[in-house]
Amino acid sequence: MRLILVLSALLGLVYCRETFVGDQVLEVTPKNEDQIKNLLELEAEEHLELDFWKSPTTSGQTVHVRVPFVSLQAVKVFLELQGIDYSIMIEDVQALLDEEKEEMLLNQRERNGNFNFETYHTLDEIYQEMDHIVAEHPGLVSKVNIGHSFEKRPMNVLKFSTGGNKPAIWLDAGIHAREWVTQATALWTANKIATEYGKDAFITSLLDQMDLFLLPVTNPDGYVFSHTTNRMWRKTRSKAAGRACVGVDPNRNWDAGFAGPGASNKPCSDSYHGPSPNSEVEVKSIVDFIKSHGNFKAFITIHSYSQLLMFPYGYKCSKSDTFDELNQVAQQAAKAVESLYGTKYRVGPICTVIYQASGGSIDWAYDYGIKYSFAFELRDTGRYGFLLPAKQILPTAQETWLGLQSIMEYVRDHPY
Ligand code: BPX
Ligand code: ZN
Repeated sequence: MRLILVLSALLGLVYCRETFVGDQVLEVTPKNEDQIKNLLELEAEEHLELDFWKSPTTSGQTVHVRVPFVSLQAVKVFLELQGIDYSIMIEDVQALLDEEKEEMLLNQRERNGNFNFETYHTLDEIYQEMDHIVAEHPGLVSKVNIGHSFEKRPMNVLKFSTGGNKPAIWLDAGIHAREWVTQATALWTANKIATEYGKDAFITSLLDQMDLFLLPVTNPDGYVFSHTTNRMWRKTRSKAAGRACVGVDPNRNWDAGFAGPGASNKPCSDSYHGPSPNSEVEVKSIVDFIKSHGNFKAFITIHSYSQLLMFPYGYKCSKSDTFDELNQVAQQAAKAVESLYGTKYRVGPICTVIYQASGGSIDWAYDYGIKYSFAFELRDTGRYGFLLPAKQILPTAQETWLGLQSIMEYVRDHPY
């Protein structure tokens, strides 16, 4: 057993691939102010290289943290000494990654000529399938290139339109590389809309009144890196002279309370806001596109995990002017999600529901004037976290569609 651990770790090193052999994800539940303070201090210990999947907050919600094998002993001793309750959420991270890889190898090949939406795919496969959807539905779907990533990969948006320039809805997924169920859900959604226009009453009526723009892979460089090298990669892959680490958190890089609370000024942090608003070309490309289009009525972004449906604000904790309306729309959408498989979502402003987070995309969209701005956090609540088994892609996409439909129906019927 020990030998296998060592060998697979060595193999990873030879291929310059990060391994997570023996890493665990712990669920930590602080009981009081003191313990919350201890966890915040633990988060600041950079040498432990902890990866907080769910960060400690001053309100003391449960914390999920991936602990590298070499830090496990130290962290567990620390928690036990402080009397902080924890349990093991994922026993061996690498074991899950190995299963995921195996599943992909088995299933990524086309089944009877059809793309398999129920497994995870590489960027190339996703881009091919997007082209295929466009080719099959030329009168409805087109590919719009809105720019290129830092490493020069195209940023491709699928435009669903029955003609003319109608008021539009923006939908993006995968701004954080490792949130794989989001890119998969976006692609399933694209296929659903393309194949059911003219059959499904809601899709037909929506596209008769509005255009829909869908960006399934907002952070293509990060997504590729999460396949080739480090499954836990979150940020972009931008490099800057004199900067110690690669990448910026693209959901802290928007011009909305930029560099405020809930973003890090440390380049090696997973929530590093970057040198300036829109410094990330992926963010800038979307901002320029939205501005030049000029007629977006809704902006919806899809993240994972935690099962949340959120609306502004994240950079501040005061209520927005439209709190009541957005709350009502989101509550209704969460009910729609739950109706299919009983998946429960929590609803509210970003700051109340998770934590204060500045420089996020929906805050920018909202302050720019796009009133209906929402962020989904898809399944699950922590059993697998970012490593959601491929078996759950389809049910996740199906239930999410009901939530999206509920929001889009409201937007369609409330022009402004
Ligand atoms: C989502 C939208 C706007 C502001 C914050 C969020 C939460 C999101 C983030 O920190 O950017 C959480 C996540 O999707 O990245 C998941 N996570 O880190 O566990
Ligand atoms: Zn995210």
